[in-house]
Amino acid sequence: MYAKACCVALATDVLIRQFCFMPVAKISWPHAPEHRLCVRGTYFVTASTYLRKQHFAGLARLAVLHRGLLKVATDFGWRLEAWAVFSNHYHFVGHSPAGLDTAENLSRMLGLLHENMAKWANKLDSAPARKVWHNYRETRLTYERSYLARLNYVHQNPVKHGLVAVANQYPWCSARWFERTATPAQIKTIYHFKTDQLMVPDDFEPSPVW
Ligand code: NI
Repeated sequence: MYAKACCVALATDVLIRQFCFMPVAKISWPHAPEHRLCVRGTYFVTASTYLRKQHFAGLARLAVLHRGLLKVATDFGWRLEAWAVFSNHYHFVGHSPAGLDTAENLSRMLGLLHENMAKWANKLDSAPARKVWHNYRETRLTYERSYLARLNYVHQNPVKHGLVAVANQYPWCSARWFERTATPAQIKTIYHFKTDQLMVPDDFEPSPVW
């Protein structure tokens, strides 16, 4: 079955080349996460800047990165359900394009976002050759509880990082939008999901300037 014959993608950097092997092949490169995007579905994605540097601190830069993420997602057919954007990393939960059998355009989507954002930030800082982005990691969410817990995790991420007391006070995440568009029952369900058991690498310490 195609969905079980997973392909392996090798990542060398933000601009990622993907190679599919069938049947399963497993090759790991140091410091480069494997990307398994052969299956259409719902993914939890985290991306960080190189060396966790605060390239997107401050309102103007966060606004551009936030807008850029939502725009590429729309352009590539990804439907984001939760997102949180910070000075040195971002997370989102998104559904891969409904019309495609795989989620493999995620690499092109984030490659384009990172390339454009890096050029922009480097121009502002007069640092043309600077490496801005590190890489991204994705997890396919196959269990409803895992999916719902990560939705809450992402909505609440600005609180976890100590930037606000209540998530909807942070403009560069989805909490405010979610509270406006979801039903009270949906909000209650999602916000009550415990997230403390989730194993999410997220010790990024983003800038308090937002
Ligand atoms: Ni985070």
